[in-house]
Amino acid sequence: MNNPVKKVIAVHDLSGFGRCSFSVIIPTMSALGVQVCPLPTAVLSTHTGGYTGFTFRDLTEDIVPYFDHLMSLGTTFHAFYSGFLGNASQIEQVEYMIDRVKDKMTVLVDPVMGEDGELYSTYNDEMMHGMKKLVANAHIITPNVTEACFLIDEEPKDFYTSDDIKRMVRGLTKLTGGKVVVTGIEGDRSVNCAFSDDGGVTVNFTSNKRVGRQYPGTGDIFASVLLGRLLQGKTLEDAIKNSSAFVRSVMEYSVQFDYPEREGVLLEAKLHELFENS
Ligand code: PXL
Repeated sequence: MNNPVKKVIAVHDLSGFGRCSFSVIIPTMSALGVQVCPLPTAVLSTHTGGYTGFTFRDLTEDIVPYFDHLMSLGTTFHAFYSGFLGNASQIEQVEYMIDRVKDKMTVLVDPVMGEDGELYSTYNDEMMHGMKKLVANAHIITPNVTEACFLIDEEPKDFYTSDDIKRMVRGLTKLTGGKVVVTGIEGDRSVNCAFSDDGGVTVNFTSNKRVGRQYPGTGDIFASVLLGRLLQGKTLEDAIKNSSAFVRSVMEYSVQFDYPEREGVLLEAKLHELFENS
């Protein structure tokens, strides 16, 4: 019998504290019955949002040899998932890898570049240019609304009408042949996602109750549940609804407790919900 566990090559950093990137991707996807094969781009003591003085070990030179070795193992990988990338060279290397795998597996690119209308301080024009090329070859992209604006060369705003969002999704479909999922679109009491899986002909929305707090790593959890659910055979709409509901549930739980937001959501206490829902 074939091994039933699907494998994902995940290209992210490892941050020791603050619950983002591999610290949340590995447990989340494992809970969905997916094997994460981590390809680390850097090792940090904490993430960069809200901490200073963190250590940062850059692994850029290891990325391609590491990937080539994985490819030489003769095993079947089912998906490739990239997220936060630290410099333009890493983006180029991910482009090389996507080129090698895009005909064989599902490629999800989370173009992690910024939030709340701002680019991360590590971002520059060269990286932005590289990220536009990366999304071109992806099968699914999951920008938040800030990242979506930057990808289509628009200024982020405080509020978006549904027509703004439809235009944005259609703009993104010109950059990628893949499915587009725009996350974190804030309404009065809701946080919404917009998506299109037909090249922008139809743009649909999903809606969830807004929790009203910002935690790092929630985008990584969202994309991990989304990809895990897609690998389980769910439709894009069901996968989006499930991942938004999970992120909301973990946030609603976390806001009850008094601890610094920079430590991220209390994922460990809520992972069981993913098992119950498998
Ligand atoms: O969750 C995105 C992310 C990943 N990795 C590092 C980060 C961030 C966001 O700030 O700093 C190191």
